[in-house]
Amino acid sequence: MNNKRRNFIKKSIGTSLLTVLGTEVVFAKHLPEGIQPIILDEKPTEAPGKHKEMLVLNERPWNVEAPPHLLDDAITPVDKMFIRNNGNVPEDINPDTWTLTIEGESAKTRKVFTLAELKKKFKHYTYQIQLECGGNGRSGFAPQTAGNQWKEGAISCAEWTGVRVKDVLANVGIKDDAVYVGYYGKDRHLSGDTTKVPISRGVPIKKALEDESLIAWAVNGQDIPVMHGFPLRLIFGGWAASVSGKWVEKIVIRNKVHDGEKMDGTHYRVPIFPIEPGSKVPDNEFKIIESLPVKSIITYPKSGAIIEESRTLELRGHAWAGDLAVSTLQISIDFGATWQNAELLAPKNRLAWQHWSAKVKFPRRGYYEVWAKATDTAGTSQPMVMPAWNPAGYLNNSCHRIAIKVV
Ligand SMILES: Nc1nc2c(c(=O)[nH]1)N[C@H]1C(S)=C(S)[C@@H](COP(=O)(O)O)O[C@H]1N2
Ligand SMILES: [Mo]
Repeated sequence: MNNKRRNFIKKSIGTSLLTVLGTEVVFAKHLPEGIQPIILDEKPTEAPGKHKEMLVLNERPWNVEAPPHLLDDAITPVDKMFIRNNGNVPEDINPDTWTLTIEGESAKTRKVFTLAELKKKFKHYTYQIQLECGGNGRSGFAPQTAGNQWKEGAISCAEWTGVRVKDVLANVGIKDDAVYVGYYGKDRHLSGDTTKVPISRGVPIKKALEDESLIAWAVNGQDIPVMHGFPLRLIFGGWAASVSGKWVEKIVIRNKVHDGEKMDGTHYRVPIFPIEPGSKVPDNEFKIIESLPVKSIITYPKSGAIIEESRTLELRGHAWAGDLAVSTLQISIDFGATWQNAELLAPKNRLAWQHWSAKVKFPRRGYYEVWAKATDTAGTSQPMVMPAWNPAGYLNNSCHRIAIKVV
């Protein structure tokens, strides 16, 4: 429901209209002035094409995340994929006339491909790839930082199909001085100013030339939904997903670090040194976020689950580690005093999340928390409490916790 409609209903309560969700509010005249039916607070908004339980953080632009239990699938279905838009979704997209231009100082030529040409000229690849917003977990930082207050659910791992960035760039020709690749998408700035773009980021050439780096037109075997970049998007797994440009119409091969929108300031950059929470950082003491840190999520059961004493609880979830893989996943039911190893599967391919499962027994009735902690192949683990505070609230990879009541 949009805000207008909600306000309309709010105003109507206590006057004359007394239906909510298509049914009569029987004792509406007893509702005190200024109090509205709580059902309207519980389900304020649904995002188009998304599962009913997805959490809408913002409608303008669309920013939507999954509650952890909705991420239980091995491969994330599109209706459970988070949405992170910086601008307005492009309108009137015509895949038949869509083109992708490759140019830039370090491109040997300039080429323009239609979708049909891309699909015909280059070999197709499908990979399951995790995409996580760099701001996922931002709501955990104190003091709070500006930006969408993501909880745990700005992560997805779907199967993307397309052509390799490296095959397309090789066809155009890459000069020896190439250091970076940047993208431009067709989405528009929120202000309506057509001279501005909402975002134009990129990756070092080395990342662009990896096997799993794709120019994709399909997800889970179907056209990419409009919200996720139809008809063409970049996929650079394991990095802040802001580098995976949606509605991509131009790729530039750069002889310097790409200087597009949101490559500077506090955008997707973190301090080089640890800083005191809340403090300011000089511009030259930031670095661009690249591979994301090790992380995990508990997708079953849902936090707050009630189970019977004597029952064995089967937990499950996923773990991922940026460019690396996860080597162990541990579970604690005693606030981190002791840990047990979960069973951890290998990823489907590089840069796909890994599934884990564990069986736990609780010693007696009461309140418990299950904590999950992953360790990557370099030996780095998730922090138990919080990682370093940074001005825009990126990289919160602290352990996911769920509540369990044993009765
Ligand atoms: N053109 C364009 N590409 C974009 C964005 C955007 O706003 N415009 N958002 C980026 C960010 S910040 C993220 S986290 C991912 C989100 O991808 P998704 O919405 O498909 O989950 O897309 C990235 N690519
Ligand atoms: Mo993002």
